[in-house]
Amino acid sequence: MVLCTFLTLLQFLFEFIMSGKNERTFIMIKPDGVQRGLVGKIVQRFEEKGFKLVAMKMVWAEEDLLKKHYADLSSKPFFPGLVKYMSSGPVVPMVWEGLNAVKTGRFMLGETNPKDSAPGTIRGDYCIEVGRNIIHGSDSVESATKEINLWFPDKKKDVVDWASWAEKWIYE
Ligand code: IDP
Ligand code: MG
Repeated sequence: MVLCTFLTLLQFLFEFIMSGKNERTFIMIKPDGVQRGLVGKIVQRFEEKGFKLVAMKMVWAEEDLLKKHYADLSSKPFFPGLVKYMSSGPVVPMVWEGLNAVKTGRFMLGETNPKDSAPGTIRGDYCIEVGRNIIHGSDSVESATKEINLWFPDKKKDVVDWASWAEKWIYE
């Protein structure tokens, strides 16, 4: 009981610290997005929205890393195909920062299945099938933290803390 209350308190504190303008989300352009030359367009959308890029790289991910990234889906029938797809070419993992970055990032992506994604969203505009949906985005602050640690393990070197001159024109 005491432990439970303590853990809830810790989680609240964690979410409080991670909220606000410093909230971070993990966004990754999948192999089909890279192959189809959509990296620039996708980066542009997040930049134009006003989010701040704090980490980005290109990597041809090992299956082990992808299995960890998608661990919660390991029992799904599409899991082997998902890992094969994600390891079929380079990906571009990124960290974007800003107010409500996780939730807004998901809105910008659209639904998991592009057929349900509204025009104007990334998946709504650039893809057709769920198994080739070009982009990943964290679904909660907690999973964002996990994913950022997984893909950018050296927090000091891999993720860059910098002040944006545009900030005072984006936030009131
Ligand atoms: P999300 O990417 O919108 O968070 P998740 O349910 O977490 O969606 O699924 C992770 C990824 O697994 C999806 O983006 C998609 O690439 C793939 N996926 C999900 N459902 C299916 C399916 O029914 N068939 C094939 N691939 C799927
Ligand atoms: Mg997901």
